[in-house]
Amino acid sequence: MTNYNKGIRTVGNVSKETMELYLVTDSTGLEEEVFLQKVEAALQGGVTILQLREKEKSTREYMELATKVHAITKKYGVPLIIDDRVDVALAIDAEGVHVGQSDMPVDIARKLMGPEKIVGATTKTVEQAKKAYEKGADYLGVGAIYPTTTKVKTVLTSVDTLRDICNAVPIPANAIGGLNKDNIHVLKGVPIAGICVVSAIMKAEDSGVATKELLDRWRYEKSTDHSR
Ligand code: TZP
Ligand code: MG
Repeated sequence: MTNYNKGIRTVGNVSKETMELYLVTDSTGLEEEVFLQKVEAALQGGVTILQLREKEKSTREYMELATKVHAITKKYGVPLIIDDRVDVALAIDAEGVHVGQSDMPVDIARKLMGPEKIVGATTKTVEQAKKAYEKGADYLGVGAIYPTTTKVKTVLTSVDTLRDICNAVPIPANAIGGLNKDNIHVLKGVPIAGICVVSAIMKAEDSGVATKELLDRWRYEKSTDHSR
């Protein structure tokens, strides 16, 4: 399998550096061609890991779209994570899968995906985070930090809980939920590996520009964070 970590040692199968800017896609209301253009623009703009998240598609449609997205992510050396569906991830040989608290349990996802693929998990408490790590998760998504307009069943997670989670497990944890370039400063001083966004990039007029601006701002926040 391609090593996406560029020689950096990791606890699991994904490095902190790879988690820097995590795009979760949303194709709702977009023509496929426009969606794929946005994905490519985001990759050009500097997204470091990408999750394909589809809730309405049939298995066949999910696989077909995933195959197209994978062809693009491979060009940029960026790992593709499939939301929820271990079968789709395995079928298209994606780099990983992401499971939520109501999806397949992490240990079963790990068993099916094998030791080398990336398994990510959504966690909202320290207890869930420790369990996900012990069961074989490589990274955690934590949130929602802010209310989100993206169609998702979620409750808010405080920045303090996010910090506690980061300190409780050795694997990278990312913040998600309502994040954009103008509010990520609240994450200063929290030892997250990176940020995850949907709308800040997918709903932007120019996804490439939005990605660059978000990445620049995030790097600025990190460079002025004296706890790092
Ligand atoms: N999990 C928690 S919040 C969220 C997910 C998938 C959606 C985040 O979307 P946005 O548009 O970045 O608020
Ligand atoms: Mg899910």
